[in-house]
Amino acid sequence: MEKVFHESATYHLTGEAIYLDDIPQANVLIGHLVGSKVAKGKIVSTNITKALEVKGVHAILSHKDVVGINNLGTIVHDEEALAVNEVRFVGQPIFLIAAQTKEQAIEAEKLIEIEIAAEIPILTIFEAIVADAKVQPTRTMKTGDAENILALSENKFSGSIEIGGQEHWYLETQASLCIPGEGNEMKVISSTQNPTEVQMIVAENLGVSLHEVEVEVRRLGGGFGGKETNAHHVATWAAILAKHCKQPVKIKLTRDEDQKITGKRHPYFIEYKVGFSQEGIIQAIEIDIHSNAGSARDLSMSILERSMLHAENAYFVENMTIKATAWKTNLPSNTAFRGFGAPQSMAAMENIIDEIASFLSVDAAEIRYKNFYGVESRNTTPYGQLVSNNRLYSIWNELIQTSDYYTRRKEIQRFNASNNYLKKGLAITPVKFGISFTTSFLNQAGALVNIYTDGTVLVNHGGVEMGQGLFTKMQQIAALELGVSLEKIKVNATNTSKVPNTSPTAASSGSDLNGAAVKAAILTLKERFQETIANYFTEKNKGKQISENKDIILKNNLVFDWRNPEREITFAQAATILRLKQVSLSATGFYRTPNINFSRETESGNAFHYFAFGMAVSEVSIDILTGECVIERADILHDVGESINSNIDIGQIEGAFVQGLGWVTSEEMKYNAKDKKN
Ligand code: QUE
Repeated sequence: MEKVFHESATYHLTGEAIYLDDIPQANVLIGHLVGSKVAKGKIVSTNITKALEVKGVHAILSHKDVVGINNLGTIVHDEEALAVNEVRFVGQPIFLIAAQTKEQAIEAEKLIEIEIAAEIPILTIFEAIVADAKVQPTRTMKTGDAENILALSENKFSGSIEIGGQEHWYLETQASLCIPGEGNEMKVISSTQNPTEVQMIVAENLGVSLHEVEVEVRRLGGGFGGKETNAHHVATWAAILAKHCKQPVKIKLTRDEDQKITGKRHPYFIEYKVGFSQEGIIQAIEIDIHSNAGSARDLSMSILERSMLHAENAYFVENMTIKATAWKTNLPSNTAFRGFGAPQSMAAMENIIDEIASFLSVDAAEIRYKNFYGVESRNTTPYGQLVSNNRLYSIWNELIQTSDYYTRRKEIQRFNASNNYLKKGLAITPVKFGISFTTSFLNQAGALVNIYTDGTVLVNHGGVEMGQGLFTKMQQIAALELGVSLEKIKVNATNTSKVPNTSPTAASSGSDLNGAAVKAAILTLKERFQETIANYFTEKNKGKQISENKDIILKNNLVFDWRNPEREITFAQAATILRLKQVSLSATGFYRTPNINFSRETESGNAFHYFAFGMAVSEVSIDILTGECVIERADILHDVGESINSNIDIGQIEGAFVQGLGWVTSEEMKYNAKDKKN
């Protein structure tokens, strides 16, 4: 397909793109959170009397004012919407204020008295291990007999790696605008990757049914996983205030508030033991993965599961035991972040490879290549899924050549031999990533496609546009399947009343799932066009020669019988004919991913629909006196199959590389037991 630009590219550039905070809303109050100043403690007393007198303040609510469950946890309800007796992280909301302006709300906040008996918090994995604060019992996945084979291995060592968290830093902070309607109705406009879960959590906290809550999302200013569950929180707080005040309420966190209270990428501590032959073939690995879950469960167990399912990365490990534990701490509950736990465990595996190479004094590239999953054999993951469509060798061969790996390796050796303080390094690093939600039921999507009599098409689907280009791809799929040009297709804001019961836009599956649902809806419509227009052509020609349904083609904004090419009308004329013939111009589509059967009981089965493969060759220089590190060059090659939109895919790959680079080079999360500002 020709190069197609992001459907909102012009709006992004001119500033016309409407984000949540740009939506005009009359009569709106500003919602504000009053949170804990300490990471752990018991609430002793509170007093809001003086604060209530501040001009412009409409309401100050506590947990006592929450009609519903007062909980934000999705998989388990373990996260109070407003703290009841105790606080578990700095910034945890205790009160909500609705005021005419943010300034008035902040003025009121200063007058709220909260006495908390502070306790010693747990901030790190190591403190949590001492306190035995597991989120759930340790999970174990096994293949072969790692323990015995390790004991017999020629070469072995043990090691560990500590990996920090990461702030999502989406350009648009968490935001929601809630507009109460008649009776129990609540319209929730949310910057969320997960409209259905926002609908569920809002409904449960308001104590109303799901059909009373409508969630709408036009676009996000970035998500990266940070708006997969954390958007529920802001939406729920705004909805609680809106219902109480009977007035629209908007909450848009300031950057400081957002950074303080929202979940991040999970920090990890990973220990390993590895046994390998003199040739560098890995014989056995025991790996013990620990994650810092923060104060609630959130998605930590699913994230940990993805860590386990990627612990071997692109390598065949015949004997492997993977243990994994998430630890409860007093941080804001950590959450989904691009890669969803896989990058942390893959980093440990890559560390193992580097250490084997250094042990054997060979280029790590050699160890990587030797241990890659095979094509005919050595191709089963530790959880028993066959690695089919293995692209490791084709990517390797191409990238080694295009990056000029071996010439540069030699140059770097010369450079390092002649420079004492500036050193260079070169690595080729593979990734194998499983595509599907590992929570199997989430692998589904719906769509609703409406065609109007002027030949324009409105596509609704369950996915969320967060800048990644999903809507552009949906537009392209609809245009291709209906045989009309792109400008005839508009993709509507995502809305739970148009397409219900959606899965989050996550797990690298937004285009696959929603694209297939859109296609399914269009196939239904296409069949109606073929039948109706075949009949129309036959009737019009007085049955002289029958037009068959299967011969009716939709292409180039036309509908025609390819056997009788003079029988041709425009797509818009055809749409009008369907209406006159009383045939529906609207259809739903549904898709569920086939052949996923991973079992948590046996820790085995097909966890993914397929694997995606990629590699990068990175050259860095490090000043060993100052620590200054420069990325001299990076060559990235991914197999994306038949790209729907190569501009967008390249943008995603470049963006992901840079985001990962920030994580592993310059970003660091630091936490205190107290809010330093107070
Ligand atoms: C990648 C994943 C998963 C994911 C997000 C990713 C995944 C998964 C969930 C999930 C589970 C339950 C929920 C929810 C999301 O998200 O496997 O909102 O309630 O189960 O980026 O693999």
